[in-house]
This record gives sequence, structure tokens and C-alpha cells, in this order.
Amino acid sequence: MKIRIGITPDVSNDHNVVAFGTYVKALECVDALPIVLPYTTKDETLEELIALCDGILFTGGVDVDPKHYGAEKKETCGDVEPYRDELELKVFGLARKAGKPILAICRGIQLVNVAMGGTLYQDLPSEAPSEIAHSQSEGKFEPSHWVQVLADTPLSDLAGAGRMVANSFHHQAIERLADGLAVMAVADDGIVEAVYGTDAQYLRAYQWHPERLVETHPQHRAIFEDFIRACRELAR
Ligand SMILES: [Mn+2]
Repeated sequence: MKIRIGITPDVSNDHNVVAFGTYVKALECVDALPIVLPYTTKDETLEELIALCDGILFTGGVDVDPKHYGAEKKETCGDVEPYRDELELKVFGLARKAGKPILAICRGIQLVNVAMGGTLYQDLPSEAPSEIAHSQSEGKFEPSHWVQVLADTPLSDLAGAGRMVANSFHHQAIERLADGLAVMAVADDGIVEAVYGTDAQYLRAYQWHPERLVETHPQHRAIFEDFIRACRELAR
């Protein structure tokens, strides 16, 4: 049986969901079964769905509403989706409680940091200006900036310590890191690009989009393979 991964979707104000095909394809590349989660307010439904899944993937998307980390929404903050915030914060809590491995990408790293008590830059160009274009102009499937992988972290075990390429499609980032998370990669301007959970539960989060590099860059494919390996160990 394939490893089943629940994917968080975009949620419209009508409670309709949209899942991005790139995540589906990346999971298929590592022989996993993608399952798109619906929007619901029923904990019982989500608990049963999460129990069916071997791991949960938090995907990219719009900005998390700053109210979830106790901040006023600035003019520079982008669009928010209240029902997606609600769904993902609930799924995160339930998945943590169920001990499921978690992989979080782009908005996902921000959501995880907020869910665990951290805060975000609402807009990097105005709050933390740098030489690095975190909203890259290169194509969707091209890498753009370097990241420094910190030694003795789960990512250095996978990709080696030192520099690796990443892509970059974000205007927000982690400001104050939540307790329970540790940094495993930073950009040259110090922006946090990858974190992991410091307890025993598998939790890895990336500010870039490894799912777009799975077919072309082995270090990024390894990120997905490692997640599936962790899910398989627990599923046995
Ligand atoms: Mn970046």
C-alpha cells in the first residue's frame, strides 16, 4: 500500500477547496498517495481523515492572518483566507496530537511557526530589505538564491552542510521563531529558510518550494523521500 499524505488546500469564502497540482505530482514522484483534505468545522471528520493519512503536507498559498500571532494586519500584508487559516490551524493541532509526520512548504513554514507561537514578517521588502529577491523573477521551476544549510541538522544529514540552491516565492518569513522549532537553513541575508521540530515527532518546514524541484534536483527530491520514509516507519 502506498503511503497516504493529506494535503491542505486553498479554501474559498464559499468553503470550496482547491489543491495545487505540483504537490500532487511531487508526491506521485516519490510513490506516495496524495489525499486532498476538505474544509470542515467538524473535529471528528478531521480526526478520522488524519487517522487515514500517514503524514500531512502543509502547502503554499496566501498570507496567514496576523491576528493569529497577535499583530495588526499591515497594508503590506497580502490576501488572507480566514477559512484556510481555521482549517490548517486545526489540522496542525490534530496531526500533532495524532503523532503524524508533518512536512510544511512556503506558507506552510509560516503557518507552523504561527501555530506553535511564533511571529512573521508581514512583508520582507518593507520590513527586512535585502539584496536577495525572495520573490524571484526566475521561472516557477528554476532555483534563484543560495541557502546555508546548518551543520548537525536533519537537512545537513540529507543534503550535506554548506550551500545549496533554493527557489523563492515569498514576501513573508519567520520573524520570531516559535519554541519547539530550530533553524536548519538560512539565506545569506539571515532570513530563515528551513526549520525542524526539536521533539521526537517528525516536523520539517521549508520556506522554498522543493516540490517544484523534485524532478530536477536530487537534494530537493531527498526532502520528499525523507518525509515519506518517516511516514512509512510509523505506518508499519
Ligand atoms: Mn527565500
